[in-house]
Amino acid sequence: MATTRSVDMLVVGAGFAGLYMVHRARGLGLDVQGVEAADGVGGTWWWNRYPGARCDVESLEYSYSFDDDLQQEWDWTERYATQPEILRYIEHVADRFDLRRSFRFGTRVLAATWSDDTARWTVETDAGATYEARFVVMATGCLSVPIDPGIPGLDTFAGPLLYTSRWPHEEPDLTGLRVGVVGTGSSAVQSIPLIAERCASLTVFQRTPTYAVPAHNRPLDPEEQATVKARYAELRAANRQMSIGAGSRVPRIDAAALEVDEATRRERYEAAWEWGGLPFLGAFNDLLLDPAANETAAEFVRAKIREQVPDPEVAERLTPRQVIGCKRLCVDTGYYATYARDDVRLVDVSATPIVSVTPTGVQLGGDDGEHVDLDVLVMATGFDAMTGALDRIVITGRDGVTLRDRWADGPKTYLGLAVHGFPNLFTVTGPGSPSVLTNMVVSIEHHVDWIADTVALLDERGAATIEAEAAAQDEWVSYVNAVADLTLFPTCGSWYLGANVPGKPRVFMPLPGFPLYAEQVADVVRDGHRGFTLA
Ligand code: FAD
Ligand code: N01
Repeated sequence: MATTRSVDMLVVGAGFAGLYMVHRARGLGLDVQGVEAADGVGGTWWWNRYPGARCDVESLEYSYSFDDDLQQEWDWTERYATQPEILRYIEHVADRFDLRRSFRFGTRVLAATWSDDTARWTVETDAGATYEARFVVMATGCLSVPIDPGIPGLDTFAGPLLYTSRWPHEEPDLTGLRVGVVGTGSSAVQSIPLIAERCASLTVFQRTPTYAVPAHNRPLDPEEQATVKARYAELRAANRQMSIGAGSRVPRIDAAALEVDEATRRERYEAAWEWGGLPFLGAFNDLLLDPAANETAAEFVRAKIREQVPDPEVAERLTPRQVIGCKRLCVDTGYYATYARDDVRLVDVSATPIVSVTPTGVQLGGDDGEHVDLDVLVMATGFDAMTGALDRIVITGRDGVTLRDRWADGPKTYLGLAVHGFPNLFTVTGPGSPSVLTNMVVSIEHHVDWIADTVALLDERGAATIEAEAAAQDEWVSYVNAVADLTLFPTCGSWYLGANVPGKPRVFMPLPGFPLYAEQVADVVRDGHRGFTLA
């Protein structure tokens, strides 16, 4: 039955962002309602259950910092926790702060419409329930909408068609089956080694080779965990001073790659390789700024790939040529080693493209037009990142203008938090903020705290609405573009640029550098919310 409920704040999403937002809103005494399409909490970690799924920011750092008791009482078992463990952690947080009762699960928000007359949003869902809300917070996730890979015939495949991003809750039995995986991004790099172990044969369809550095995952030493916990506040503060909001414990030198001699450079890369994971790109301070510096790191990793893959032809096919770090760096546990198996085959679909999927497999183009027979097809093909979830909700602001239209040429926000013409609507880790270039829990807590503090301030001042000003937004968008242009990020067709979605405008969406950004946001606040109109 259709119902309408009036609330102070409507939060869309029950991942790290939505849960913390509900917690903060409750603390302000607001009547807050959450809506989540999934049947439970966890967001990313509820949906992405593929074998091998785990975080690539160390768990001691990829976790909430807002409550000291919470961070003291939770014990991580591995350096990089698996998806089930991260989901257990998020469920623990939901229970501990009694957050589930504020959510309606299994419900998708379809539309949100602003009324100037009532200064409220009307939010419609697919369950018939409608909400009238003073504030709407889009905690809808940067990587929550899988792309449709657009391969002809995909829906005719007769066997199981699995998406890493929508992996079934009941683990599929791959024993004795011929499996194909499309894609070689992070989800593929994590899942391929485990899928290969479980099935009869595996064919990987690779369009662009990826760079992967070793994770060196291991059980967490209780002493290390205790040491971190004894000084957790210091670690969190130090991480907020890191460009990516993580990794302050990593030994580093602040030098440019080409400033040092070759032996020192090599030594430094070896040390970063031994440490493992994403900090590799911080081995020198100019790797994402100077193409020649970047090439030294890329060449180091290419050599490592050749060392790990015994067949030189396969190694060559696996060797990326683009700028390292331009697409998100992958973190490897057994990925390259998997290609030494006799039952694993790598098909380069940039040379012989996938023409179609048939009921029994994948039809390749090229001279021999081979048909690869498969029982199971896995799509590790990625997401309509950063704007995908917002784009799928019809968000109508002042004067009947939709966000979709407003963003037709690319997303435009002020600080990644608000959009001109859409009062009292906030985007957590929105485009134009560091978001996906950081440890996302750091960015999420930063945004949620800002939103909560801003709402409290409006009430203190007796203001009904807050809206980003057009000029401030334009200036911010130009600034974000200018920063991106100083880096090597725009040099390849990444999802950061929207290049993986046909027809999506090519705009570099995140803003590199958390500490400066946080300082800029604080400065806006100190300046009386410069660039916002409070009415
Ligand atoms: P999400 O967790 O994506 O949650 C958003 C929720 O909103 C989803 O549950 C979705 O169902 C819901 N939603 C969206 N639209 C609607 C709608 N219209 N109606 C109702 N509900 C809606 N980041 C890191 O920093 N470190 C990592 O190690 C890391 N690992 C990752 C591994 C994987 C496999 C993936 C896919 C991403 C990873 N990320 C990582 C990024 C990750 O998305 C974030 O770290 C974080 O989990 C995002 O939390 P969130 O709450 O902002 O969004
Ligand atoms: O997606 P991706 P993902 N035919 O977009 C290929 C986070 N994450 O899910 O590069 C053939 O990176 C595509 O090829 P190409 C992390 O932020 C983190 O793996 O476009 N191939 C690419 O190889 C990550 O960056 C972890 O040429 C097609 C792959 O599919 C983000 O989520 C784990 C194709 C997609 O790679 C997304 O990662 C998982 C087609 N039609 C995710 N369409 C951690 O490790 C696409 N591809 C923490």
